[in-house]
Amino acid sequence: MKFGTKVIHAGISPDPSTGAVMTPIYQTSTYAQAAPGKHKGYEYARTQNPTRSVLEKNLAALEEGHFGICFSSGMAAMDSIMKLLNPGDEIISTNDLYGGSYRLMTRIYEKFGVKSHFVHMSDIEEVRARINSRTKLLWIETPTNPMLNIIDIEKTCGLARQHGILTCVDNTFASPYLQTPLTLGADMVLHSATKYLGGHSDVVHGAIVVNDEKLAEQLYFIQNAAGAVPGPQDCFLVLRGIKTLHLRVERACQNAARIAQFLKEHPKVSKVYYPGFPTHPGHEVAQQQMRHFGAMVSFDLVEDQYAAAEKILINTHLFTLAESLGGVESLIGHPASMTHASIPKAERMKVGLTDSLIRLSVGIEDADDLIADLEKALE
Ligand code: P1T
Repeated sequence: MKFGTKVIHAGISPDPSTGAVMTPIYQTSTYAQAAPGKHKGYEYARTQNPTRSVLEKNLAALEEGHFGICFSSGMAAMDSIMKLLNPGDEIISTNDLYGGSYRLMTRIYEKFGVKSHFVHMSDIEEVRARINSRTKLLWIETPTNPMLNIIDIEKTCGLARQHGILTCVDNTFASPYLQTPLTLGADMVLHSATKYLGGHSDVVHGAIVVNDEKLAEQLYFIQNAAGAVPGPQDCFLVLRGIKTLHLRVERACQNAARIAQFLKEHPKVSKVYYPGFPTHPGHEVAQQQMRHFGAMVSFDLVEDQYAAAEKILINTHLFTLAESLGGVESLIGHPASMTHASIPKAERMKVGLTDSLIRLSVGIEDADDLIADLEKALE
């Protein structure tokens, strides 16, 4: 099945009890048993829910994996992966990543004895130099949030495999339409389904997809034992969003390419971070591992002060100033004070995340209107 068919059909068939074409929202916490332990595969809704099961199967198919495991948010999904580790274990992560992921590693898991090292993962030698006998997990985010760096998934996961280290690729910025990390050798792929998968900024949800049955069993165990599960209505909304994933992402990527070019030519803009430019250091790798270059664009200003950025942030009308990304509507954000505020300034300055950096999540509106909106705000 091709991607555009999978989004609508993979794992989804009319509801067996009624024939309902759309997967019903099974709004129940428990299920009747004929005798103790004699049931239809569903006992208690933290453990199993039919709406969730359909979404898990669909997501597994989209990511070219065998097992999908859903969570109440992207962070809950990541937290479940962290629970695979033991005190004394170490993580190597990209040094440019979602602020919440950095916060979970440093502020929560360091106190349980799990140490994280943050390196410039686009350079595989930096990863190699950090590996030691305690390294148990490689945390890859590509394209990175918010600097849009590209990490070579196949090479990096290959290196990890040689050392018996688990790998997880946070595929939130790309979506499975653009990139499928399991086919490039990753052990786990993670999503904040809040973003492109849901696609309409109306749900918070997370997911992991894996191929290995043992790893899936461990993650299902954690999902049930720790209980960060999504409700059935949220699963329904993600299932509904996924049906148009390919169309939305296709259009958003086209818009982003035009907006990146417009910004590049603007005299007030000093730098545009967008992997679609041939001059981007990760362009060739992106071309190999992604279908298109994504719909996220970050840029910095000639006048590199927060005040200059604020003027733009509060003067767009179609781009809404808000956290998050991946919805049909375009958003504008200020990573330093919003999504990445939990990263110490010295750390974020190392990767170019300045106080004047602006991040765009380009939506599926008409590109001419979006460009006109930015043009006016830049004036
Ligand atoms: O928000 P939640 O569903 O818990 O997902 C967290 C998350 C994980 N990974 C990446 C790459 C993310 O970008 C996020 C959430 N990011 C934002 C809210 C944001 O605006 O960047």
